[in-house]
Amino acid sequence: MMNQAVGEPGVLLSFEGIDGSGKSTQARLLADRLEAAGYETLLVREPGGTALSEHVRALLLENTDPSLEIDPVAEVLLFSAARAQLVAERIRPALAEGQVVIADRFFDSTTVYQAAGRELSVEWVRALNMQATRGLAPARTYFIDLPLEEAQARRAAHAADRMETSGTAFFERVRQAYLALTQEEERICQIDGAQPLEAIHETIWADVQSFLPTAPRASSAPSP
Ligand code: Z5A
Repeated sequence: MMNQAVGEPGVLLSFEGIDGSGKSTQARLLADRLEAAGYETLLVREPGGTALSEHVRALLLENTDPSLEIDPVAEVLLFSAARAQLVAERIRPALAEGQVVIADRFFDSTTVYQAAGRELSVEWVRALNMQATRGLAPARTYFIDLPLEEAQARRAAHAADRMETSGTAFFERVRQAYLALTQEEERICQIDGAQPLEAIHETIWADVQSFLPTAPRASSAPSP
């Protein structure tokens, strides 16, 4: 049915979308509901989630020093370095323990932002993605889709980070690449991000329930 983290008892789920689409909100809602239902859950964001990956995040996003330019190839290697550390240090161990890992962005972000957005070779970026995760792919990916203008309006409240200053044409390439990737990859489930957040959450919850094994804590609970 879908890609699995081969050999791992846990399940890796990822959330994708342009910034402002609502994916972080949905990732959090799902993590909370899974915890309440008895699943051991780990929620991570990308880039970030380990000491090294947070340092790399600061370089990639919070860097406002105009003399510190980041070349597109250097950029993709930095995102990949942050992910490699996160997978090795936190995601793999959590999957080995049987946890449900929810990643707020994973390698599809690199495919669309760096290959499509920065116009790097998609074959090279995909190969790099596999190296960085040592072959780990999400079992299911929720792509929350929203037109650019609506996403921009939602995120207007906060100051733009380095990636967010990349311009409208860049973000159109990113959104179109997400739409194309969704056609290619069976594991990606596209959801209309313009719906109320509760409706989006219920769609995701119904889907997750269709393939997750019974919660360990729920199944080991004594019968009343
Ligand atoms: N990036 C990359 O280039 N390559 C990579 O490999 C990786 C990342 C991993 C990370 O930024 C940046 O790095 C990102 C991609 C790039 N850059 N860009 N541009 P980040 O981690 O700081 O943030 P983000 O992931 O891009 O987005 P975000 O700030 O977390 O926003 P979001 O997840 O898309 O949305 P949200 O925070 O859930 O919601 C935004 C607002 O909308 C908020 O006020 C919500 O309350 C509201 N909202 C949410 N859902 C709804 C609905 N359904 N209706 C109405 N309002 C809603």
